Amino acid sequence: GSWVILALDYARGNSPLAYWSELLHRTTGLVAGVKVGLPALLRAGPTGISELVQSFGDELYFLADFKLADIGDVVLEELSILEEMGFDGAIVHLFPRCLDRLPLNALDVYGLVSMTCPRSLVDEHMGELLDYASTLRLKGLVVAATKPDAIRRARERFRHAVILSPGVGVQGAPPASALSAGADYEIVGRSVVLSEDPVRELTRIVEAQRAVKHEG
Ligand code: BMP
Repeated sequence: GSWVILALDYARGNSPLAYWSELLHRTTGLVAGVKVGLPALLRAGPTGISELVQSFGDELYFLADFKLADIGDVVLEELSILEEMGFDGAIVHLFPRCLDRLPLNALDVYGLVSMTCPRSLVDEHMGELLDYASTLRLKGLVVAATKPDAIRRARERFRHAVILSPGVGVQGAPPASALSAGADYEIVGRSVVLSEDPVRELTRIVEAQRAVKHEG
């Protein structure tokens, strides 16, 4: 298996969509999912992103990371558009505390409760964000890989939530460290996407993950 969600924020060369598409072809089996955020949307446009989702959507989990933070009705509208585009899941901010219900449809929703920024106010309010998260039908939580104590805290409280952890690689968390602390997937961006040899870099990360998972 692989427990890597690849963040497609950056690309090498001047054709991001072609670069990401080739990268996903070359990394089959080494990636569990793909995270698309504002950089990719702004570079490739909604049509380009929809094409990418259509091309790889059968094999890969597509996560929309727009850290939605608007009033509840607008967030619900955004979620339904993302679902129409073919995304499997989406990340929302919890601090507005504007959502009182989530759609009953297929899109998985993840709430952000801890950020990799060392002085994040989100982390200062993690307890309150977890309380609020427990009132929503969330699929899971986003918790910084650079803060293993935060992962353990989220896991203790939410046994069945899917925990996604960004911060492995460039931001300093070692491969598989978030899994060891209780996360389900590690979100990795630049260390792979900007690497001279993305396959080698990804293989290194996945091997560390397999060791933690007692595979291979
Ligand atoms: P990188 O591995 O290049 O540092 O990328 C990390 C990814 O995780 C980015 O897409 C970023 O938006 C996301 N992320 C993060 O780094 N810290 C957070 O607290 C929340 C995030 O979503």
